[in-house]
Formats: sequence, structure tokens, C-alpha cells
Amino acid sequence: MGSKPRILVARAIFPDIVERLRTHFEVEDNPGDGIWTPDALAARLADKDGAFTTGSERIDAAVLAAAPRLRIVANMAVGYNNFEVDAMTAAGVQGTNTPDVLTETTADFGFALLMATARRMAESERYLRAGLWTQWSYDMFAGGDIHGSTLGIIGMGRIGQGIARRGAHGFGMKVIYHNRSRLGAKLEAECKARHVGKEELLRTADHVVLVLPYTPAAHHTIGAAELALMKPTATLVNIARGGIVDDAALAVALRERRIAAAGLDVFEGEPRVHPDLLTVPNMVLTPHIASASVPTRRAMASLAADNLIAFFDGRGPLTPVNRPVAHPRGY
Ligand code: 8YV
Repeated sequence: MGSKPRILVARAIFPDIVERLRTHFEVEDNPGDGIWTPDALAARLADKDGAFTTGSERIDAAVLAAAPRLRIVANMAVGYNNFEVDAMTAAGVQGTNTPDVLTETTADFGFALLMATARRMAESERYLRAGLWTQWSYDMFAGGDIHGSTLGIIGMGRIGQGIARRGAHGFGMKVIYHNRSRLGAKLEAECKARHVGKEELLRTADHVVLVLPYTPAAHHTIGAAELALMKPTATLVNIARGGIVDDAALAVALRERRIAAAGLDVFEGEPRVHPDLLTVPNMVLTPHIASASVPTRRAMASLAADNLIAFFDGRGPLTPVNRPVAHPRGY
């Protein structure tokens, strides 16, 4: 019997899932959970056949060049903008992600962030904790309504559809969406959603939620010009990726009350956060936790592990993101 494939688990994950991987592979893991520099990651991949990554590990041409044996990288995330997919395909490296298992949890969180933002929950809690609450007043932290309002969703994949269903069926919202391609009639009916242009969505939505994947074309989908189209009473929620919103422009729009409030779970250059966002009151800020329920994080880690196992036992990847034809380096 040949020796087991060698894999790198680049971040700390559930210990029992690492143990399961050890029954199939020779595993180098990272229980201390320090984030490696690109050079340190490349050095560790030099003798590996596979890798388990998260959004914090960038797999680009330079890393691939240093990893001649690498055949698969399994990302514990549905988004994979940390992969340079064309370079991976050219190098014969399979990429996989974790779709579906996080859809409902992430849609729950998107809706929670929308509600917390529109109803000013974080801002009012900070006020209470600071000991500033001395009396009730008629307009204290009065925000926007959710029920019966217009929900605008940019990016109508599975998570966007989950948010649409919650809004339309649970809260009687009128749902409009903008997406590269229009949904089929059946899905539109299930989500009670109407496809509109981006400008119409920004002008008419009371609440705008961003759920589109990050691509260079999606960079600053929401910048100063787009924020200027929104209603002064509108809220903006980003659970997609940092860089889809121009965070500096958003801080200005919030400070000048050109929109009412924003909720961000993702940030340009995270975990750094634009300093101006930290001082704007009408915001809810969370540290990229939309998929963070315990069962869902387990399901994501488990699916990433299953991708590695299925790939090396010859069944093929379960949730591939590319189709490399062959490993050009002969592995
Ligand atoms: C992850 C995410 O928590 O799945 C995604 O695309 O953004 C999150 O669920 C994060 O990317 C860690 O890998």
C-alpha cells in the first residue's frame, strides 16, 4: 500500500474533524491558529498533496508555483475569492467550496442584521450601556419599519433567495432584486421577488441587502454615486464580501445622514475596519459571522473534509469550483 497523501489544514478547526482527516491522510495542522504569511503558507505547501483552507488563505500563482505536488484545495467557505481560480486550473489544482450547508444560517443572519440596523439595536444598546438612558422620549431611537417595506436584494443566489423568502413570507415585504441573470418564473414566485435594474433598486428599496459574490467587476458595487441614489431613510446591509462596498464613502454617507443606517458583517481589508466606520453611530458592525452557528460551522468543516477524502479516494470532488483537466506536473 502506498503512503497516505499529505495535507495541510491551514487554520484551527474542530479537533474531531482533524482526527477524521488523520485516518485518511498525513496531516499537518495549525492548532494554534496563527495566520501564516503567504511565504509561510507556500513553504508548508511545498510537500503537500492537498490543503484545507478558509477565506484567510490566498491561493495564487506564487503559492502554486511553490507547491508542485498540490492537487486540491478545499475551502471552508462558499465564497472562494481567496482562490486565483484560473491559476489553479492551469496548475491542475482542484478547488472546492462549501455551498448549501450555510444557506439558511447565513440568510437568518442577514435578516437579523437588517432588523438590528433598521431598528437601531446596537446604537441604542451602546447608549444604555453608557448610562445615558435617563428618561423615555417619543423619538428615542425611532428607526424604519421592516414589515410592509420594500426589500432590495443585490445578488440573488441561494442566500439572497433565503433572505427574500424570509422578507416576503415572514414580514410581508415587497421584494425586488438585481442579479446578473434573472431567476426562473418558479423561483421568482416562491421568493415573491421582482427583477429590476440596479438603479431602480437603489432608488426604491427601503432596505438594501448585498449578497453577491466578490469578483473584480463587483468591486465597489456600492460607492458614493450609488449611496446618493438611495432614500435618506434607507438602510444598507453587507453580508457578501469586503470591497463590494466602498467603506470610506459609506462612512461619509452615514455621517451626513444621506442614508439612515448600515449593517456590515464584512469589510474592505478585514479584519482591519476603516476607522471612520468605528466612530459613526448609526451602524451595526459584526466580525464576519454570518455563517457562525455551531451546526453550520461543523457542516462547513465536514464538507471541506469530505471533499478532500472523496477526491483522494477517486470519487472526485463533491462541490468543485473549477475543472482542471490534468495535473500538468504529472501527479
Ligand atoms: C466564512 C463566508 O465564515 O462562506 C463564506 O463565503 O464568508 C463565511 O461563511 C469565511 O469565509 C471563512 O472561511
